Amino acid sequence: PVDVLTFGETMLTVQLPGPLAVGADARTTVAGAESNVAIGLARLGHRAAWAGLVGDDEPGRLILRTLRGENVGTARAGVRPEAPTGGMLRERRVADLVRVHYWRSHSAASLLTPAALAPALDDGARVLHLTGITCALGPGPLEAAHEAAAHAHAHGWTVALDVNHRQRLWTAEDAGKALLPLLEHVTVLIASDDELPVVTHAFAERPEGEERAVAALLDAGMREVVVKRGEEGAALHNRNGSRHTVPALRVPVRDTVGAGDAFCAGYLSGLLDGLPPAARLTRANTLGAFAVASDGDWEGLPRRDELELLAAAPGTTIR
Ligand code: ADP
Ligand code: KDG
Repeated sequence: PVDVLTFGETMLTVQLPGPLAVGADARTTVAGAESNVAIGLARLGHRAAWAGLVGDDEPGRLILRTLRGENVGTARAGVRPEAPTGGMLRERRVADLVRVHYWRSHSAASLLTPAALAPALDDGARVLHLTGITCALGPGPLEAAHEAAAHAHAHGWTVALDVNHRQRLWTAEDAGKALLPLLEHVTVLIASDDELPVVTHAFAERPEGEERAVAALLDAGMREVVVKRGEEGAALHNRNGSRHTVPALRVPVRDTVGAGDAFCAGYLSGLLDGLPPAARLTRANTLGAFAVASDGDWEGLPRRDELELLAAAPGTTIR
C-alpha cells in the first residue's frame, strides 16, 4: 500500500504573463489540485499515488510524464481515448489579479467512475485525499469520491477532504448538497475560512459563523477541522477539544495559486510522520509559503532537506 492515494482532474495548464485577449507568450505546465498534493508529498519522500484519467493525447502524455518524473505513482492512472485531457488557461490580467479559463467539460477526467477507481482502492493506502473539485466534475466522479471515502473509512484509512470550492464549476448550494453524504467518512476536513459555510450549507440547522460551523462539523464526526487563513496561517480544531493556531511564514508573494494544495501536502506529511498538532500546522504553513513564494502550483515545493530553506534571511545566496 502507498501512504496517500488521491485522484481528480489534472489539466494541461497554459500560463500567460498578460491578458489573453491581446495575446501573450505562454508557459505550459500541468496542474490539478490533487496531483499538486501528490507531488508535494512525493517531494518529501512519502509514497503518493494518483489515479485520475487523461485523454490519449499530448497533454495526457505530459501529465503522466510529469507525475512519474516527480515520483508520484501512476500505475492506476487511466488513459481514455474517447475524450480529451482537460485544459486550463491562467492569465495575469493585471499585476495582482489572475483569471482562470477552463476547457474541461466532457474531459477524460470527468469519465471517472467507481469501477475505474476500484483497482487503486484495492492496492490500499494509509490516507485517502479528496477534494471538492473532483466532486464537481459530474455524477461519475462524485460517486467515485463517495465510494472511495466509504471504502477508506471501512478499512481504517485516514480520509482527508479539502473543500476547494470552485465557483466556476458549481454553486455553493450544489457543493453543500453533494458533499454532505461524504462527511460521515471524513477524518480531516480542510477548508479556507470562507469555505466553511459551503460545507455546512446543507446542514439542517445551518450554523452561523466560524465557531459554530467548526463545532457542527466536529459533531458530524470529523476528528479534525483545519482552517486555512491565507497570509495569517492556519488553525486546527480537534474533536477532543484542543485547538491550535500557527501564523504563516513571511515570504515575498509570487503566485498564490496552489498554496492550499501545498498546505494540504504539508499537513498530510505531518500526519504521516506522527507530528503533534502545532508541528503539523507548521509544516503545512511551510509548504503553503513555498507555493506562494514561487511560480507555478507545485514547481517550487521543497524536498525534505529544503524544509528549513525559508528561514534564511531575505536575499540570501547559498554557496
Ligand atoms: P487557498 O489557496 O486554498 O485559497 P489560502 O490562501 O488560505 O488557501 O492559503 C493556504 C495556505 O498557504 C495558508 O494557510 C498559508 O499557510 C499559506 N499562505 C497563503 N498565503 C500566504 C502568504 N501571503 N504568505 C505566507 N503563506 C501564505
Ligand atoms: O489549487 C490549484 C488548482 O485550483 C489548480 O491548479 C487547478 O485543479 C484545479 C482547478 O480545478 O482549479
